[in-house]
Amino acid sequence: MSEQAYNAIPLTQYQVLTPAEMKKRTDDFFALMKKRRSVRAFSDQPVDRNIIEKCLLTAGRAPSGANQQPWKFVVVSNPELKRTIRLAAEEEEREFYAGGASEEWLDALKPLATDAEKPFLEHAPYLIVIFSENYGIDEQGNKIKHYYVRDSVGIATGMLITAIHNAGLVSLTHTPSPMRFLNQILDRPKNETPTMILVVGYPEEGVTVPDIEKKSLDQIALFKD
Ligand code: IYR
Repeated sequence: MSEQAYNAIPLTQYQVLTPAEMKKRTDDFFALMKKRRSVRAFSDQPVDRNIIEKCLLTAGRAPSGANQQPWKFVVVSNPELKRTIRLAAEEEEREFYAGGASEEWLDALKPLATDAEKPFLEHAPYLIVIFSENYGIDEQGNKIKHYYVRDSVGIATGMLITAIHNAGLVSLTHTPSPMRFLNQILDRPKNETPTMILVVGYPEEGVTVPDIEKKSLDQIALFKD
C-alpha cells in the first residue's frame, strides 16, 4: 500500500465464524430478508423514535466514496409537514399519471397498481426524506467535490431499509418526480438533492401487496469458476 496518510488501527472487531455459524447466520439473514415487502398502506401507530435513530446510525455505517458520507436524512413526523409533503407530492403525481410519464413507464407500473393518491404520506408515523449531498462546502464556503454520490447514498439507503425491516417495521421507497419541492418544504440547501422519501411505520391492518416475484439466483448472478 502507498504511504499511509491516516492513523492505522487494528481491525479488532473482525470475528472469524465457524463454517456452521456462517451457514446459520447466512440462512437466518436470508429468511429474514425474504420477508421484506414494500407496503403502501400504513397504520398511524406511533414508532419509537429511538428505533428510527438507531436505524439511521446503521445506515450511516455504509461505505461511501472517499468516506465523504454524502447523505442527509430528514426525519419528518410533524403532522402539518407530512400534510404539506403529501399535497405537494400528489400534485406532481397527478401530472405524472395524467400524461407526464411515458406510456411505457405507466405500463411498467401496472402490476403495482399505484396511482396519484398518497395517503400514506400522512398516515405513516415517519417520512425519512433522503438527500444526496452533491458537493460539500468547507468553512471558507468553497465547494468540496464528492465522489460516487448516487452509489454511496444508494448503499446507505439499502442499509436503512434493511435495518427498518430488521426492527419489525415496514417501509416504502417513494419517489415523487420531480422532487425539488422537498428542498423548499424542508428548508434544505441547494447542494442537497432529494433522492427519495422512505415511508416508515407499521402496516395497515389487512394490508395487501402485489403478487410479484424476485428473480432467481441464475437470473441475477453468474459464477466464473
Ligand atoms: N412516483 C410514482 C410512480 C412510481 C414509479 C415507480 I419507478 C415505482 O416503482 C412506483 C411508482 C408513484 O409513487 O406513484
